[in-house]
Amino acid sequence: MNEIVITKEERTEKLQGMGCKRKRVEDIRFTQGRGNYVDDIKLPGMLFGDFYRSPFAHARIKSLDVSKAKALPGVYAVLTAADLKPLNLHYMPTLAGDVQAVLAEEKVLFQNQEVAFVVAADRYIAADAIELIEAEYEELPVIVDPWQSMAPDAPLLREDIKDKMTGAHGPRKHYNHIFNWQIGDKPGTDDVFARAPVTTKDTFLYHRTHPSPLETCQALASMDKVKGELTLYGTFQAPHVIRTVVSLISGLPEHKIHVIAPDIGGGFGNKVGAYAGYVCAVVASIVLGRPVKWVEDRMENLSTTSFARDYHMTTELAATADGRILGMRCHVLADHGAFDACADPSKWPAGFMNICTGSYDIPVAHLEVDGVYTNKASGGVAYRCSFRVTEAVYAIERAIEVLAQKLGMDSVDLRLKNFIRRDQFPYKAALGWEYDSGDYHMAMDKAMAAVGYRELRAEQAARREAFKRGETREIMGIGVSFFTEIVGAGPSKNCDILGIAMFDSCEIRIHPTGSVIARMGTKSQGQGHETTYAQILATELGIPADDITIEEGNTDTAPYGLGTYGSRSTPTAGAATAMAARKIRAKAQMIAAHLLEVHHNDLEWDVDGFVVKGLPEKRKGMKEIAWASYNQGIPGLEPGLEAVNYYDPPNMTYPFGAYFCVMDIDVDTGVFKIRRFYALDDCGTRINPMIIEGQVHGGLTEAFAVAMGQEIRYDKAGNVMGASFMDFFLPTAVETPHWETDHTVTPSPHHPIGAKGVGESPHVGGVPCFSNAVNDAFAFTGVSHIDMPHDYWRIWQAAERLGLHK
Ligand code: PCD
Repeated sequence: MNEIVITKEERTEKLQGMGCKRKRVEDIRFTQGRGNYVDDIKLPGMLFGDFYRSPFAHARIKSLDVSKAKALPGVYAVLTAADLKPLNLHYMPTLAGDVQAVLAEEKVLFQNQEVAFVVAADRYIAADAIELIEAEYEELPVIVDPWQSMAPDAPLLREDIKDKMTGAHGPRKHYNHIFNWQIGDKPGTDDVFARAPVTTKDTFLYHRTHPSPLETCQALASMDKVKGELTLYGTFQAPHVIRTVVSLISGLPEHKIHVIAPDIGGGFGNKVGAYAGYVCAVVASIVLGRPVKWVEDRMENLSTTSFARDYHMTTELAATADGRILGMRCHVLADHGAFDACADPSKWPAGFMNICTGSYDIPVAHLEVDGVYTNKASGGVAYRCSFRVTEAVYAIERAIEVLAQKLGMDSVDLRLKNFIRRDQFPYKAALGWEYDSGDYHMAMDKAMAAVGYRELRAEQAARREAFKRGETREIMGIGVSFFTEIVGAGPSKNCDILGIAMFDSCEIRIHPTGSVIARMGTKSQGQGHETTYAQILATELGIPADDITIEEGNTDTAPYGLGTYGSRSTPTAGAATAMAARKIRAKAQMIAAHLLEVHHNDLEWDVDGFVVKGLPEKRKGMKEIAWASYNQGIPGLEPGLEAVNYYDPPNMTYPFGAYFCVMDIDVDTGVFKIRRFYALDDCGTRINPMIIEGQVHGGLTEAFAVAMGQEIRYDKAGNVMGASFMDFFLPTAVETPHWETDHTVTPSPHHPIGAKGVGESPHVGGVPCFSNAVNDAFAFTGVSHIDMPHDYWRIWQAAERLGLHK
């Protein structure tokens, strides 16, 4: 009873529940080098696997001789397509309904494609053996430009499916075509465009890039032939899905497969899919009966495991002369590389690209996407963006700027005029989604005031005059973006992966002494789940967060879940956590009623226990209740205090934000300086404001990278030009600007704690903001659009093209 002597506020504070800046518990081990990553796991008798890869982007394999490699001492096996074919494993299914070569059979389709898998006593022997593999190739014509893919005389890429004119998403128009996907009202939209007073049309390229987590993709497979059980450690963002996929393709029963994702050093979407390395490690372990580890190097990561973006988006807006948007039309040419291995929920071949009407009340719209094959690596992952939302937001936020320029209107005024109003929520958008909640005007007003938007425009006007008079060689750009994200896939009615509905889960066990272990179907890769889920539980259960262990990533112990990507953990497993805790609280109330000898309806919740209504001194704390649940028979109740919840969200959550960037560009060198970057995010109820701030910093840094330089480029022969950190821009503290963060709070009406996801928002809002700043700086020349990435060299080229160097 001594709990009662401290105040309600003190007791609340002690819990470290929702809303508090609890320090990250995982950092205790991470900052001491005590994390446990896949490469830290060493099993007795463990061997190492490594790939021999294609030097060419498109070539016929005329011969492949692995005999010298096999003969090297220390080499245990060399697998080729010929070995996998009898097992029917030379191709594997992709999440997008295509198949992908595990090891190339007759042809290679992109540079660095996997051709043979060497298994040796250590990495170094494996590397030496790879040097001994002899292959002859006949080079074939290469397609790197997706606009050339469907030319009548284009080289045929996928011989394996050349006669299959229907793909997973309907008919194919050409042998290099993957799918055509359309949504919206085409005749209605065409009609609006035919009659609209003002229209705009531009093709925006959202270039190919890569998530490039610091830890590359890795796996360690260990087959116990006696038990017939496979243990697979790996860098998996979705361990349960990997277990199901391994079971389906290997034929091993699912209960005999143990998938364990230990600590992960960043995922960013790269670790959602299944890769050839996983399959080969598993096969090699089954064949050899020894554990086999596969660890990608940096070049392999950047050039072979899934890329992101590569969308060519022809975007049109129709409007009245005074800036009321009447309709939107968008066509996307999607470059999927050699295989369609896009990681999207099954029904959505272009992810949630149909959120492209953005934050605006656009009455009618039509979206069409064509996916095509090229001689590039496959993938198409949601690199810090919930399934193509960054592409969608880039399209609309660039188009808004172009329209404003054409109308001679301030682009913020154009946004304010067309925003979905607060009273319109829940808002049904023209392309199908129902936005749960938002207050866009409030967010934009707060952001404008914070940056002094009107003053910045006045300064820019004065500086432009000075530039024209030749007094300065610097031009100033003001980047604006306002985004609406769609995160938390997903309601089972909308989203599944390989037929498995995208729910998520939480299981809670309260031990007799009142400490807790809880497990979720999600998997942190650095987001801080061990810290934040415990905060949800602390508030819901009245047990201090420090008394709660959070565990994820072991499929034997965690309830089935679909994993962590698409900022879905908070909207799905976060909701399951609150719901499971509420089941426990309901049982705890019955126990407290028994202990206090009152009817349970006479009790009310009070921070960390139950009190008799009107008699606050009569109380039972959660610790006491936990003990009682194990120590005495309570009539009508099972012993123990445990619960599990599988949560199928009724809708996605729709976080939003207003971002501003002020940039100065030296036209003679192309060097830009980010003077200011302000980000206002609204993710509904905030669980841990410090973690959110960290998420925003990380997401903005990746947005800065992508917009201002990061790119996976190919030359005409299909050679990858961005496959190392020498060529691929990964900003360090030196280049990264200072971030100012801010927020508003508009809870999600359907989420049990009102929270929306936030992990990807800063990326989605950040990329268009940077690009808009560059484009805005040059807008006075009359140019409507300059493509990303805006590195110094390309900015200099733009200045040259626009005649600013004369
Ligand atoms: N939160 C809070 N509050 C709210 C929300 C949220 O607090 N309202 C927090 C939580 O709890 C966590 C975080 O925050 O912790 C996040 O969350 P979310 O949003 O839910 O998300 P998630 O699911 O968890 O996660 C995911 C994301 C993604 S997707 C990505 S890309 C990225 C991000 O996350 N990744 C990463 N972030 C990060 N971080 C780190 N560190 N790392 C990593 O990797 Mo994808 O799709 O995969 O592409």
